[in-house]
Amino acid sequence: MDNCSEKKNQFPSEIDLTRVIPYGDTLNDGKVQLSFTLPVPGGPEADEAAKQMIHKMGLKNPQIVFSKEITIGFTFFVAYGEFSHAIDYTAIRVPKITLEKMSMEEIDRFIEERIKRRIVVVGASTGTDAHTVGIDAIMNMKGFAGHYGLERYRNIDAYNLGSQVQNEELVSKAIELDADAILVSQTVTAKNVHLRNMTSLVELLEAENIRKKIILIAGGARITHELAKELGYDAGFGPGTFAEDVAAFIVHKLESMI
Ligand code: B12
Repeated sequence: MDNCSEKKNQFPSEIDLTRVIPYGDTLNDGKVQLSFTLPVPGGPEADEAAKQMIHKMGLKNPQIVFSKEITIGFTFFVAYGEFSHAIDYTAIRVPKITLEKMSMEEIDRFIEERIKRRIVVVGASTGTDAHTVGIDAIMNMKGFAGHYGLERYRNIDAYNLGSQVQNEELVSKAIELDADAILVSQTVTAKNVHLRNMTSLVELLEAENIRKKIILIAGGARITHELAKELGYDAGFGPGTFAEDVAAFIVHKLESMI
């Protein structure tokens, strides 16, 4: 079955997937809800400014259902509008990782039988990013939501360097440990700080001539596989990732590199 028929089979038949518009109360009403803040004092002029802004976004019938001056000179709005353009859902193709789920035990066995040596993984939350919870969820022994982290795997040597680790330090640790994979966590994406940081790591690995021999993986709440691939990574993982998703990717990729 192709991707398009697969998608069609999962939806009620009355929905035309080639012309999808937002659903509010009834099918095809196009209703959307927005919230935003304008740097103006609260009042009727503020509401009118918000309505005009919604018009300029291409939405019809703007309605302000909530507005409040949250601090002097800044007003927060909740609004509705109607979206009239349609999207062809069947034409959408998003790069994604399509590996079968594997358990920790299966991954450890895969390493024993097919890689035939222990594997080394180094990870960190890099740059100025102080968030450790994401990388800990993947690497720490206790893991996350009942899924053990990489430190628990019998055949993986996992080194979690923590947060605010500079790319240079991460690269030199990876060289020192002869790492098979580098895991990078990026949580702060404000002003695209993550893009610069992630790109500079790729450049450093290339300068050291080790990019091709290392599996490079990024993760974080706003990281997608598509973005990671664009930036020169092997894979990207977002919310809801467990250690076994990452480990399964690493062992399959490693096997293909042997
Ligand atoms: C806890 C928290 C903090 C704690 C962090 C404590 C710690 N030790 O980590 C503290 C208080 C220190 C903190 C600080 C800041 N925070 Co904060 N923080 C959060 C909060 C509430 C939760 C994040 C979290 O722990 N999620 C739980 C983990 C498990 O989820 P996760 O990170 O997505 O990880 C999963 C996946 O993404 C993936 N994953 C993550 N990393 C990796 C890596 C790899 C390799 C792989 C495979 C997978 C993977 O797997 C994980 C498990 O499924 C969020 C808001 C929110 N509700 O999300 C804000 C938030 C992330 N923080 C934010 C901000 C702005 C900051 C500060 C800049 C605030 C400030 N002005 O000082 C500072 C950061 C300063 C800095 N230099 O980095 C913003 C980020 C906005 C943005 N996108 O840029 C958020 C979204 C809050 C907000 N709405 O504004 N923060």
